[in-house]
Amino acid sequence: ITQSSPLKPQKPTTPTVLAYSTCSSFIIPTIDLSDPISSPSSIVKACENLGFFKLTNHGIPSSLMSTLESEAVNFFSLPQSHKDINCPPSPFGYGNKKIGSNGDVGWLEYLLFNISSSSSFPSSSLRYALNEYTKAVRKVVKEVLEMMADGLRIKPRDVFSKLVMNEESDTMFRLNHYPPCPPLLQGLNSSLTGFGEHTDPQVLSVLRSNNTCGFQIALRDGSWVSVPPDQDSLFINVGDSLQVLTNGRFKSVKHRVMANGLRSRVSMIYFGGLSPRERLAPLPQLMREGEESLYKEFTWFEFKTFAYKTRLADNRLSLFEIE
Ligand code: GA4
Repeated sequence: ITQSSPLKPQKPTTPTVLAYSTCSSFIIPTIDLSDPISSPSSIVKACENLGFFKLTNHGIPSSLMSTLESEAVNFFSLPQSHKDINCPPSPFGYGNKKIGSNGDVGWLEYLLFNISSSSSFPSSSLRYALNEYTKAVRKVVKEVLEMMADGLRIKPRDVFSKLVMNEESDTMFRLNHYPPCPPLLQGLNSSLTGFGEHTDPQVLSVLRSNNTCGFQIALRDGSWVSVPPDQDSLFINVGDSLQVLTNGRFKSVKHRVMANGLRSRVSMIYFGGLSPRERLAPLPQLMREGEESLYKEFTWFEFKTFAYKTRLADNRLSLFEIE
C-alpha cells in the first residue's frame, strides 16, 4: 500500500467531524463483559430499549482485530480487476456498491463469507486472520447470550447460545470498506448513504469498526443517532430472529452507515443465525400466562429465503406477524 492510498491503515485519531457526518454525543448503553453481576440486567434493558449496545472488556486481543483489519485493507487495495474475480457475490464473495440482489446500492465494497460452510477466501492469510478472529467472537457471543438468559431469568443458560453455536448454525461474516466520498467534501451531496437502513435478519450481530464515524442507529421514535466509533469495543445488534424468540420483548435495531468525506471506514461483522431447520418461535420460558405468539411459525431457512427477496429497508417480519 502506498502512502497516497486512501486505504493506508489509519492511526487511531479523534474521529473526523464533518457537518454532515457528525458523531453525536448520544449515550450508548455500555456493557462490561467482565462484570457478571450487573451486566445481565443491563443487557436486557439495552435490548428492550434500543436493541443495541456497546461491549467493553470483551477479551478479544486487539492484535486479532487489527490483523484482520490489515488483511481487509490489503484486499480492498488490490486493483479493481483483481477484486472483480469474485464478483458479483452470490450472495458470498466480493461486492461493489450493489447490496443484495434487489436494487439496493451503497457507497462501499465488501466481502461476504459463509462461516458455516467453506467459502472461498481471497488469500490464506485473510482466511487465517478471519478464523482466529471468529473463534474469539464466538466465545463472546456465547457469553453475551448466556448473560441475556440470566438477565431474563430463564433456563437453561444456553437456551439462546445453543441456537447459534451448534455445527449447523448459519454464521456469516462481512468485511466492509467505505471509501472516502469526495462529493461530500465538495458539498454536492449532504447525505450519501454508505449502507442503507435495515435490520439484520439473524439472532445477533457483532460489529467492530475502525475509528471512523458514520454508523447510526434508529431510536424507537424513529430518529437517528450517530454511534461514536470505538475500535477497541464491539457493538451488538439485536436481529429479527431474537425479536421473534423473545416475542417482541427485544426489538431488532434499525441501523445504517453514512458515507464519510475524508476517511475510509473498515468494519467487520459477525452474524449469528440459526440452523436452517430450526423453528423460529418465541421461547416458551418467556411467555407469560395467557401470552400468545405475535408470529406465525417458520424456520430460519424460510425466513432467510424470504429476507433475500426483500429490499434492505423492508420490514422483513411483517409477513410473519399474526394480525
Ligand atoms: C443484512 C445483514 C447482513 O449484512 C446480510 C445482508 C444481505 C446481503 O448483503 O446480501 C441482505 C440484507 C442483510 C437483508 C435483506 C437482503 C439480504 C441484502 C438484502 C437486500 C448479509 C444478511 O444476512 O441480510
